[in-house]
Amino acid sequence: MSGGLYSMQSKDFDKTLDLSKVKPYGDTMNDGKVQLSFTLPVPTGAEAIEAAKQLLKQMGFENPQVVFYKELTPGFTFFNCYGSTTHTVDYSTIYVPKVESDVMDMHETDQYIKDHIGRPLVIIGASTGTDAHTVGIDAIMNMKGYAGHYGLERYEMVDAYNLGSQVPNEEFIARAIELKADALLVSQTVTQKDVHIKNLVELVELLEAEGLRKKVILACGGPRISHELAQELGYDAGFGMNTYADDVASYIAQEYVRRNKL
Ligand code: B12
Repeated sequence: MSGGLYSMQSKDFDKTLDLSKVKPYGDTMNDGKVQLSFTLPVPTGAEAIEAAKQLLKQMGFENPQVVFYKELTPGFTFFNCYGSTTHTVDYSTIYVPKVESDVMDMHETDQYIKDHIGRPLVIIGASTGTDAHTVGIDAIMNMKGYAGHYGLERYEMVDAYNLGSQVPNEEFIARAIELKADALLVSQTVTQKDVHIKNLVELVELLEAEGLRKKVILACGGPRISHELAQELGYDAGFGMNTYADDVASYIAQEYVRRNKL
């Protein structure tokens, strides 16, 4: 259906949307509506609701509303709130460094490796240091894949080794040497007290000490990892939320070809 009402609305959107002053969209363009939730360490009651509203005003929200509240435990109240933010962002000037490669699916990447490299790439991955979270690295590497995207173990032209979690950096490097890895994948989920930074940097330093850093493609990933952070820490690439094996495999294959001028 080519609805007249819908196209009228989108024309209105276009007229009022200014990308140099973007605000959240709730019901209408530029209404600034935000939903947020938090807990205050105060007893449930009218004073607690007033405290939540005052806090919202100080955060820059107009028309603050508490739409739900509940005592979590005596002395603590949880809130769901709405408000209209008075702040805007200039979307037109935003630049975010990203991994530069064409994302291919598994079949295309396998074919690309066959055509340009002619042998399977060896990729090892682990959740390193004290990090016990395996779901992220499994999503990238497991045969069965994640959210409809096959993992690296499924690729015909990738020899994938998933070493699991809590792998010390020294052991990770020893396995990389033993397996003659082309690429190393590090997963980091816990970021409390910047433990991920220390651990990621330690791996780079150990690789450098072994004279291996330049010989491998080094990538890290996790829910709080960005490409920018990864590069700052000495990695070739960083991948965050909603990454699939397709993204990583495409990147590694293309980067390998770039480096080796194949
Ligand atoms: C499941 C879980 C656990 C399980 C882990 C089981 C397992 N086998 O993995 C258990 C119960 C063991 C656990 C333990 C802990 N957990 Co926990 N856990 C979670 C939880 C609920 C889900 C994480 C998850 O599986 N996400 C799903 C995967 C698919 O997403 P992902 O990891 O982001 O991966 C994707 C991308 O990031 C990316 N990616 C990830 N890695 C890599 C690597 C590469 C190379 C690439 C390319 C991409 C990539 O691709 C993936 C797919 O898109 C989160 C909360 C949450 N809802 O997120 C907390 C959470 C991560 N845990 C947390 C904490 C604090 C802990 C503990 C420290 C708790 C404690 N005090 O004991 C311990 C950690 C102990 C340790 N030594 O690490 C915090 C971390 C806070 C922080 N910022 O540091 C969270 C956020 C909970 C919270 N809100 O406080 N946890």
